[in-house]
Amino acid sequence: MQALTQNQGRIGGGSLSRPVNRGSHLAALAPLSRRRRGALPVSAALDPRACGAGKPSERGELQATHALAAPPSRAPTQPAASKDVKFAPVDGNEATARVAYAVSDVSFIYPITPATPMGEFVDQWSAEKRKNLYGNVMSVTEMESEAGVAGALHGALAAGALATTFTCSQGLLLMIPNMYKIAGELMPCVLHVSARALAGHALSIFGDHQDVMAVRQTGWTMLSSHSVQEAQDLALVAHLATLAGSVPIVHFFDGFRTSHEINKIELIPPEAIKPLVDELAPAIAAHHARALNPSHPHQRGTAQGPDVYMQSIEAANPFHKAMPGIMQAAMDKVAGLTGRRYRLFDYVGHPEAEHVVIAMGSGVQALEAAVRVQVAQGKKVGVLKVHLFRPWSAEHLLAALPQSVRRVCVMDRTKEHGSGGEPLLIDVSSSLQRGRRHVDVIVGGRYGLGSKDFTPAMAVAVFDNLMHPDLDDVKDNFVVGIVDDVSFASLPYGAEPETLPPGTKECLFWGMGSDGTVGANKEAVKIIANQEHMSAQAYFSYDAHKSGGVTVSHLRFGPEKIDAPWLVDMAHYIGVHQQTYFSKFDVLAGLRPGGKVLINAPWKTFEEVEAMMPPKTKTRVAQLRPKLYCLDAGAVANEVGLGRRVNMVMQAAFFALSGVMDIDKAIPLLKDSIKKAYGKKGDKVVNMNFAAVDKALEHLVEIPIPEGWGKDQDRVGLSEQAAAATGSRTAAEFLENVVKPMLNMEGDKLPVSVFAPGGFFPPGTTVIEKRSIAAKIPAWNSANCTQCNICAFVCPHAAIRPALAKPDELGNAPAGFQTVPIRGGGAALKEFQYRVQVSPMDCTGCELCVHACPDNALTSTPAASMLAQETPNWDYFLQLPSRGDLFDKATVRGSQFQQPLLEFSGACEGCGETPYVKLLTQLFGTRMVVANATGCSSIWGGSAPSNPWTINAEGKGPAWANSLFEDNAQFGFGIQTGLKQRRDALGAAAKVVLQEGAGTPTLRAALEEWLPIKDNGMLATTAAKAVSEALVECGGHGNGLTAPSTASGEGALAFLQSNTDLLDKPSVWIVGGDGWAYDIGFAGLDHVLSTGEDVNILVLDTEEYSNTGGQKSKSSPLGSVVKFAAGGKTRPKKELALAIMQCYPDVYVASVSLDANYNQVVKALSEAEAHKGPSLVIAYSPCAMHGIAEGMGESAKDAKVAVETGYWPLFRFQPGATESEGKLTLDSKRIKGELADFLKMENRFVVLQRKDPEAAARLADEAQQHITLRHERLQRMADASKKKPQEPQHAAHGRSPVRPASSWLRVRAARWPDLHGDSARVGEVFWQAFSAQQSASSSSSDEDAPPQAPSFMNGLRFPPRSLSDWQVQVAAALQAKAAAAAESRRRRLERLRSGSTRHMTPSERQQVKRWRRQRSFVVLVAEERQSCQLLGTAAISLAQPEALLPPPFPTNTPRRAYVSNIAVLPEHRRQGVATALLGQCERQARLWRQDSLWLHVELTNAPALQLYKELGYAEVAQDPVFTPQRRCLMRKAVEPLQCSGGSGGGKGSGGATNSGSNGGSSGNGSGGSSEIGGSRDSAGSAGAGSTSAGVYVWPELDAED
Ligand SMILES: Cc1ncc(C[n+]2csc(CCOP(=O)(O)OP(=O)(O)O)c2C)c(N)n1
Ligand code: SF4
Ligand code: SF4
Repeated sequence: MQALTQNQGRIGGGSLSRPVNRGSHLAALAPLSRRRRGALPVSAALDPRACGAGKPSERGELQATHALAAPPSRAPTQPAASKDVKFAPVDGNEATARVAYAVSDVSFIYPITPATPMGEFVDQWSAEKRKNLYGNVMSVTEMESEAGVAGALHGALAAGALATTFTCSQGLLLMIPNMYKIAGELMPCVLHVSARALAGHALSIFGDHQDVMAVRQTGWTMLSSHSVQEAQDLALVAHLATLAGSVPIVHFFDGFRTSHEINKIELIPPEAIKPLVDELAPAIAAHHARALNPSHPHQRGTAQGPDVYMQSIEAANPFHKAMPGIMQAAMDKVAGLTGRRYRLFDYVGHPEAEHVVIAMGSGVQALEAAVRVQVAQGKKVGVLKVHLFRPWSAEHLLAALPQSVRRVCVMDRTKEHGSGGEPLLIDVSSSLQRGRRHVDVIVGGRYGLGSKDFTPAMAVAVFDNLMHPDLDDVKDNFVVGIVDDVSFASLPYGAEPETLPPGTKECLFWGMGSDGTVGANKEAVKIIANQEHMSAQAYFSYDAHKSGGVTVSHLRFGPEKIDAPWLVDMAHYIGVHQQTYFSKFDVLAGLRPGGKVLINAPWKTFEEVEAMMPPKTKTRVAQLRPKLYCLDAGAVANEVGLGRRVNMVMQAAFFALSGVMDIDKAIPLLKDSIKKAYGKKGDKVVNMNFAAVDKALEHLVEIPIPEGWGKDQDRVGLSEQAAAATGSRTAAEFLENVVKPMLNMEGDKLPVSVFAPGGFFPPGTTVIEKRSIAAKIPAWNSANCTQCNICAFVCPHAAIRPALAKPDELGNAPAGFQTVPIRGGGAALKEFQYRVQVSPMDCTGCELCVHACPDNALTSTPAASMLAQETPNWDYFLQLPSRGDLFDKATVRGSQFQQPLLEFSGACEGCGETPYVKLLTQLFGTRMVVANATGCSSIWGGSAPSNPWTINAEGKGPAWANSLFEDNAQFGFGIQTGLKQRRDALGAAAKVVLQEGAGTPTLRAALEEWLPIKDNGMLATTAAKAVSEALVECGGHGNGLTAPSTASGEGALAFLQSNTDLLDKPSVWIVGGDGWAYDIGFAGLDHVLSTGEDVNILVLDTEEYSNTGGQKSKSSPLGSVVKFAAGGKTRPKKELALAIMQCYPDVYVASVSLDANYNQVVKALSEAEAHKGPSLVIAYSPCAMHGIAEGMGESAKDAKVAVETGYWPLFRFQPGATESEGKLTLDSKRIKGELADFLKMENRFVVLQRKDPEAAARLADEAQQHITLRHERLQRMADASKKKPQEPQHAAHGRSPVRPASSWLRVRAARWPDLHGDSARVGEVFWQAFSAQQSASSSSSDEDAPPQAPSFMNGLRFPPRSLSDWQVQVAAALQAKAAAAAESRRRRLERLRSGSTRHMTPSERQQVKRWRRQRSFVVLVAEERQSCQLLGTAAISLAQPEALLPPPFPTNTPRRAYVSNIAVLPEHRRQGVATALLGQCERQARLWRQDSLWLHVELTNAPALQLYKELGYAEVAQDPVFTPQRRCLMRKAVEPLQCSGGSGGGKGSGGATNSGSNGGSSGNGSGGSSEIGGSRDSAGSAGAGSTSAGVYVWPELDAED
């Protein structure tokens, strides 16, 4: 084999790489390693002049700059370095954090994957009071965002602290402004970055260099590590170099691939670093001396003009130019300590290489592996590994590049659309060009974006391309690792060469998220790696689901160091820890021939195994002839008492089978680790695990493959399982071509062409996942069920739903589709059968529904039987039509009859976030637009290809997008603004159409209706539909691009036609977690709430950053132990709701807890949506991170106790027109029990009780006080709301009714301009109605009187919480009232109609007189179809006297009942309904002895007017009360009822004279009196003077029959 050259002589031989040894005092530096080479003085690097990089003139400038330096102020405090060398398995994050902690005093942190663990480590060590090298405990503070971190970092550095931080991706981008500042001010600082992709077309938490490339211009030095070992070593180099050079350094390594790879490395003990840092005391002193300090003040951050700004920038040149030299010196220094030598550019390969690839990051190891293979084949190739990326040193690059090189390929792990080449390529190209180094060709390639695997086979392909015989055919700008069939830029690659050190064993484990497989593997790595002469490497890949997803562990063990940062694909051992995975995935894809496979399954024979093999696996078994083993780990775990936790059983079997270690040696070590892990939990737990280990081996069954089996096996396409899963619904092409392969873990094989550019994914893809992860599934017992639908309400996964079917639909139902008659709902529902249906393959088995069911109607039942029984039932259920419109969706029960448009998300079992969002979709889903902050909700809601946001049968459903974590409120605000602007243009176009008379009469009529209600979410849908249909009928009108304001009628029409998707009112929801709302996104949230814009904000408050593993947010409660608050949170939770109520009285605010109060949640969400302004709903969301003692299935119990104890208050704040008018309703009125009752239920609190009982007790006390005070405060606010005058004194004296009405009335009215056109008047009318009830209730004593306020309105909870709520209540109460009194009313009306008072009781006579005095008045507003229907019925009952509210009301207003359901009914029904309804009203008018019935027609349209004319009404005038356009009054004369024995008030006779005591004016008539006659108005204010009753005609908006 050709010997490889490492760091060829030319690198070491030049002056650049040989630092000057000046610091003789440093010679005492203790050697750490046997391999230690010559120690080099760091002090030499302190002075930029020493490195020889600066030119003489620059040295002069440097001198001037260094005049700032001062003598050291910090004396060394640590003992001499330890000489121990320790090897340990750690990951890149831990390796880095150890160094950072040792050498830094201050850190500001913020979580972002995959950098988070570095912050967690330093927080943990700080909480443990671990000392750093200076004898200090590091000060660690979590900030509200990375922008905050950077600001604080800048401040701490300015104060002279040794500060560090950790981040990546968007976090790094947020730091950019301050990065310029820190570099500009030449501060020593290290920022450790586990480099990650940026969010563009999609978010990716995985590794590449997009983030670091985005800061290469900030002036920070940039240093790249390529492995876990390097991450540690170069972290130290970075800290030394930054102090020496006073230039900040970004030290980066590949996210996940290095940050999360566990590798056995040689650790540098912190104390060994001490002497190196001590040598830098002068540099540290200089840093202190330059700090802001009043005893030697200076000013920084000035504003500079054109005269000096530029020179000031250039003044820093010597510092940056010195950095390469300083860096190399520091590398050499660390080499002296560790024996591991690094160069700015490390060359590996043939000494006379002609083909060299240049790269940076972990990918260089695959290139290096390929180089070894190819050099062994005699090829002249090599790889140049870049460590120092900034400042870019062309000299060092050229020095490191063999002179023999003819062709160069530069591999970038980033992508810059539109650039002339990726950054590394450009730097290398310009270096070669400017260094006059001739090569034949330089090409660039990309690899590894978003952690796409980069393997030696791909690296070989890169070299093959470079070595192409024809120079012209060397591909440039290529990609490797994918199939690019769009730009045809990809390189093909072949089979993996054998590159691992001899004796290395590779293993793969297929587990389910949270089943313990990953944890067990980490433990196994520790056990093995801790053996002498054994190395280990572990890497874990996860799918998108929060839990219950697939995890694949890639483990390697061997006698030599393993540097192989790519996935295992030639495994000696594969463990399949979930039986279903064997049938579902191509689990043997990574097996080497003859490898061993262990399946967690009860199978004992090959036939049983074969029966479960998908075709692909059969092929692999036939080809690879593995050794198969089965182990019923579930049974063993059960037997020893470990329940579902099978990891220990499987781990023991792994040791037995894999041969990685001698089993006799492994088992005691495994048991030792069990003792360590579970010792604290007691002997019982330890013994159970011991038993699991012992029994595992007893139950292991080898399954021999029959001789000759599988000869005819062939590869096939998709697995049968996946194909079957889609059988119940037609799979779209995208599902088939993209989603399914991704779900089958075969996404890597997909070519570019199948993806939609822009990253768009279709809705509802989770429906085909069919994960089948539940061990138990709820079975429904119809006998116990009371049909409350609470099971469906609480289910986080929409996996259980109420079914409704008509008997004739049940003919084809599967036999098990048992139903019962529906309860309640009256005639409309009486034909329906009811059932609760579970989706067994989508249920996660969380048991929330089982525990929530108040009637014990659900039982957790083993999955196997339920899958068989319920799968056909579920499929059948899906075919039944949705019947949501038969129910009021704004109720708990009714909401669950609506199709959930969020289903089968990848959230954890029992997640507390999803039920809220699912409910939102049931209330508003068909018109929802969601801006979702990054967090759990964006992961369970938007991890491709799993899209749980789905559509209804009409194809409508929520449109969902995630912008970023930090900007979600602004993003949602932008959506709202954009939609509003576009819809306003639509409104303008509609007006042009109307003005110009364009389109058809039907269109114009529809537009007339749509225009005033277009911004009312409840009303607009039906009107929009009518417009849309009418537009279609108008035919084509151009492209619709003409601006409507200037367009002709035709142009406007075309514009409307092009934008029909905007006719319905969108409901914009801004959704995110508490980390977003309380911390990083708070500024945006605050701003958006201040704008008054009609957006709805839902905060899913898990009280921590759940998505990144449970770090502290400002919502985290006092005393909770969360990450970044390892010692328990010492500050109380931020009271976001109270703060917002205080700041913005026009914001609707609610605090809700779904599990604690179902109704309140529905109410709050409905109110929030109805509120025409900003709203904020903060939702308590139990989370797996809370460590609920009884498990997530019992989270509802915790939530209830949380509310009862006052831990989580329930309230709703309805804004008023002014600050003082807001009304707070405290829904959790009383505190029951003590906070301690709640705290003991969750591990996040219990941990502290165990760890530090004193602190726990103190914090619990504080928390209790805080809660009590908060409750009192809320109570006071609620009481004050009640005391607020509900209305001003009634205007009885002709004063204008325009005066402060109750806040609700004013606000509601103010927010209805489009609905009513004349909101002030509507407000007055409501006000009148309300005050009328009040005054009437205080005066009435007649027990036989018509039901008046307050008795009548009490039932209605007036003033209403929301309009729709109120309408439904009004209607329901009216109906109930009417039904209850039907019989007596019928009799009484009979008597009344008879015209004779003879049959009347005295009280009836009185009553009739009273009615005569009263002007009856009811306002009913129909906002949606369902309430229209109710109101239609109710309106008829309004014609019944006792349903009418008493007077007074504006004196010139005719008595009127408001009715609906007439005007825009289908043609054939209008006549009939109108005749019936108005007939009732006419009878009533006659009864009241009116001479005419007035029709107040709202939203007049021609057909309706025509109809009324046909029914005898004549258009009289504009309405005297409601004067806006399109409203008119019509009148029809009616014959007043003649009573026997009286002369009666006939037509023209005017008001009746009063035969009783109630004298009064008779309006415009003089005659007519009868026994039942009476004055028309006791106030004598008949005003218009007509003896008339009025009917208000509100058009039904839905034209459906
Ligand atoms: C600028 C930026 N910093 C950090 C992150 C990493 N990150 C993503 S989600 C998240 C936490 C979300 O917590 P929260 O808002 O409470 O939502 P939850 O996950 O609890 O639902 C963090 C820190 C990010 N995506 N962007
Ligand atoms: S067990 Fe959980 S996932 Fe399954 S139906 Fe019940 S609530 Fe839904
Ligand atoms: S919020 Fe909690 S329970 Fe829900 S998905 Fe996130 S981590 Fe899991």
